[in-house]
Amino acid sequence: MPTVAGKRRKVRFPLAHLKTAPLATQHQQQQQRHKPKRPGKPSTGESLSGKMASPARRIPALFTQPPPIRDPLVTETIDLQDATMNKCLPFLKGVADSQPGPFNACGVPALQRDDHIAYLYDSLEDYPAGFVAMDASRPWMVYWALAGLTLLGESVSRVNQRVMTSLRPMQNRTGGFGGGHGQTSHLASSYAAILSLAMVGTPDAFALVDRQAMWRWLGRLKQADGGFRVCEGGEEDVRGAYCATVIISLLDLPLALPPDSAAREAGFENLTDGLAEYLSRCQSFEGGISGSPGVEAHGAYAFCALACLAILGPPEQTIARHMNLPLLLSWLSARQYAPEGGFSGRTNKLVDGCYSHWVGGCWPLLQSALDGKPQADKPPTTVGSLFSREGLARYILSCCQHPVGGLRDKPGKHADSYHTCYVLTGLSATQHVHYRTDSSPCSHKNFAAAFSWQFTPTNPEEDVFEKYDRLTAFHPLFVVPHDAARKMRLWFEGEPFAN
Ligand code: FPP
Ligand code: K
Ligand code: ZN
Repeated sequence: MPTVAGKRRKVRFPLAHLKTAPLATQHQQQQQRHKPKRPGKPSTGESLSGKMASPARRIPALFTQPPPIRDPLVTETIDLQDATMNKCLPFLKGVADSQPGPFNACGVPALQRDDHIAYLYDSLEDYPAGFVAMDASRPWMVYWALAGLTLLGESVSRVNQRVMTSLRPMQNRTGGFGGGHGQTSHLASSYAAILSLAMVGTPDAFALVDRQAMWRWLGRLKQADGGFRVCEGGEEDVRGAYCATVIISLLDLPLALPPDSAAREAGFENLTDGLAEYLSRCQSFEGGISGSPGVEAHGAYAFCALACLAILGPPEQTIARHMNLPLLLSWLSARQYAPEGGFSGRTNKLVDGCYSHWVGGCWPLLQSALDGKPQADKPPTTVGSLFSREGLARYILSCCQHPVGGLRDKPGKHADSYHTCYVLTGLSATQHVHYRTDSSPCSHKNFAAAFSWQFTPTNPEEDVFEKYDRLTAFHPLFVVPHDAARKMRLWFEGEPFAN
């Protein structure tokens, strides 16, 4: 994934132009009112309780000590792992010089909400020449900023017109959106464009999409083995499967393959035929999921595959039938590290904040597959949380906040808008419980299960973050607010489709 690193520019909407105080300012005032009880820095987990005015919750040794069991074999990857752990430990203990407070009673620093908001507004402004490679990721830049701002409680309506003006020229007559002006349509940039328009959420944003051309283009990307290429003549992988399914379900496209689709020759009639079987072939010997059959499992692809299956139908059917669940559970559990608390993307690699979403986002989907058919419009009897929410929240708030705003992979790295978006998405996921219900707002059964998700906030008694650091909840499959996904789908359900 491309990253944005380099000198930050201070560009922000002047506050005087706003009718009401932005949420960030309200939040700061709130923070003054609810000043955490212990504003000082904890020195170590051990000394915390001695310093505390209120009943202390120490930082558990799990997050302040090297792991008790070590592999005696020394390799390059073990050395890198040790170096990463040593870099993270002062941040986890709250004693790193560059770490801004205040720290709460759990030894966790506050979310620097206002700085992250400023960072994301800045990310929508001009870039110096060195960022030319980002020219192929324009819809992504829009999506990461809108998603991050929305998670942080900002209304993005003031950039609505700019978003539409930016995206319109990137749509090709032959269907889909390119990564920049004059560029070939790609499923990843089309996904980012559609989700950005969902967050804009107005009829003129929805009407901007040429869904007839999009449907014909998807028909050309559909392959004889059930999967999707990411662009015409390009590679086929699970990103293609996920992005295509998100687009088909949100735009309420016809399931039938266009008459001229070559995939009809393979015996397929629908865009989704053979897709779940293709994803099943992407589960590797480790239990994780790879980009295409036969290669290394990776967390980013695991999310794409599981989210795609959960859009295709109820997870207790689609995920449970097409994946080996015990093996998947074992591989996914191995992604969370201690003492860091964050996730790695693959075996023998390092924690990285962006996997808070790619790996963190797999957990509610697997949990839903294990919980089984929802009984009613209420939280199910559940297997419960299968990862350490505390560990992930600690890693994000202690290690991933850049001191001048924006979020990052790990200490020592620059912030960028990709990591800011996905670290915050992961934080939001630790702060909410997502579950499926038996009701959906859709008027017909295609993908109805995908629109049946609900959420509740986690129990504040168990949270290691303060209540004013809770973010907006995001839909676990569409990665935009629940309302934004539902509104887009319902709008397109009401639009005639002339093919
Ligand atoms: C390895 O990078 C990363 C990958 C193989 C996959 C990257 C894909 C995504 C982040 C998202 C794709 C999803 C969509 C919806 C387009 P690395 O070797 O730098 O990182 P690692 O050491 O952590 O594996
Ligand atoms: K990485
Ligand atoms: Zn990353």
